[in-house]
Amino acid sequence: MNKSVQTALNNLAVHQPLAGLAIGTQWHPGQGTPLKINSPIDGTELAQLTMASPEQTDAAIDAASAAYRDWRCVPAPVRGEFVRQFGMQLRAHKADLATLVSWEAGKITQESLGEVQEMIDICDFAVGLSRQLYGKTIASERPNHRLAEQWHPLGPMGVISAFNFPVAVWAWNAAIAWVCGDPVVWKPSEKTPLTAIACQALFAKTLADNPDVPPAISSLVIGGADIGHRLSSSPALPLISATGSIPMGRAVAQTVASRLGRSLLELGGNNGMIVAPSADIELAVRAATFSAVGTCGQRCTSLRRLIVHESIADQLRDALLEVYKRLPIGDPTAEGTLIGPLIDESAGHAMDEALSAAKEQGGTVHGGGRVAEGVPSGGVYVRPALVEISAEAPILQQETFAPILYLLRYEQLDEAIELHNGVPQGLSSAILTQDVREAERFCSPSGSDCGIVNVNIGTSGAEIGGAFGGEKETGGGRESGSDAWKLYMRRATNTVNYSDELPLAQGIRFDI
Ligand code: UN1
Repeated sequence: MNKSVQTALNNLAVHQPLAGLAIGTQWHPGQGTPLKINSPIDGTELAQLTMASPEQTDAAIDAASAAYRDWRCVPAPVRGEFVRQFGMQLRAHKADLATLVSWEAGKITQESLGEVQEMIDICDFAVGLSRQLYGKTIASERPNHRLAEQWHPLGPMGVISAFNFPVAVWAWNAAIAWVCGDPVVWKPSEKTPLTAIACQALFAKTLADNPDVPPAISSLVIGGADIGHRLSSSPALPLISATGSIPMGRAVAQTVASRLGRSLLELGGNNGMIVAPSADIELAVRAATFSAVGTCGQRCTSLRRLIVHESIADQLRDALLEVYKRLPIGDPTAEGTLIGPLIDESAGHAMDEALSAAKEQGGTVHGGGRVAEGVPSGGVYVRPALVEISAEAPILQQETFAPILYLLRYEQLDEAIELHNGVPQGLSSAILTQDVREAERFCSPSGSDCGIVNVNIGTSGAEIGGAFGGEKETGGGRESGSDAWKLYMRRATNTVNYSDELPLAQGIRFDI
């Protein structure tokens, strides 16, 4: 096994041989299909394991249901204390976990560290939240009645996560779910099981100091779509949080809806940035570059469409091309690299396909193509592409998980906003302008139709304090900060009569 990976696994006290199933602190060899884990950095095999079977998934769900019966009665601030300690484990093992993220997902070290930091941040947020699960007291229309809301734990939940944020998205869900009193059964991407196993190992470490916490508040099932379906279709899981492609989310949503469960979907984005004539061009170049090529274009918040005022379009294009020329592409664990590999060959193929479609649709493609020199062999390294294209091109409607940035031109702000919103997805958006009226218009009801609306920053890199998610085909879910926690709880409306009369609401008389 790769030395850095082995050292990180040892430091994280990962149980070996690697198991496809963990129920709390118990690791079980999977009884499903075998899985080989190859690094996107150089294609080398990192590990092998056998995935969990559907029956094993049921066992994890049963254990989560049993754990829920105890966990829901633990006071929320005590649950928060557990999350605080989990956050301390993350702090102590930040570098090790980041190493695994880089080797398994191909992220540059800076971004891997940032991803683990997001986990730490959400733990801190959840600890505070554990003392702030506020319900409202409402004025009752009846004398001597108290009308109030309580928030209770919802039940065990399923988390289905994607390869591109292999640990942070689980943490957004798990930290909030735990303080809300919900156990979590996690199915990570089959492309990134090692990082998931490492998270479960850190959970187990935290548990060792907390003998009163029911271990099955966290379980891990490594598996493919069949396991995701098992989670989605289980009536024992009132909430399914799923991050990934639109087709995956559609399947999950239909399955969960058919049993009248609740789903929290965070699906594809097709994010746009409007650059207005007054924009600070240097800032625009930096913001667009980080959002378009960071994580090799594999964030759901990655910038895909740059909608530039015609008066500055050539200038911005030239400035971007200049920067693109000197972006260091290569081994993501090496100091100074800014662009690591795509996740796998099929991602490279999807990028090639999108670029040929763009050309066929009249686009002018700058960059793109594979990089062979100065990069580890065995990985899929690509040059980011900038594509000048007309606003009508059908390719603009689709999200390709690769560093392709389409450049469109506009004349009037109304037209730019219409172009911006004219796609099926609605996750993240940005405007670069120094004109307060344009900025406020973009943030207004007649502005961006996305869940995330930014001014003078890029589309990616949201903080955990806000609610994260988007509209339209992005799925409508919100996770992480703000009041996203409410989805993880059930609301009970209480009416308490402390009189010896029985007045009816709406003034109804019903004398017996
Ligand atoms: C994702 O790509 O699924 O806002 C999540 C961002 C990160 C999270 C991205 N904080 O880019």
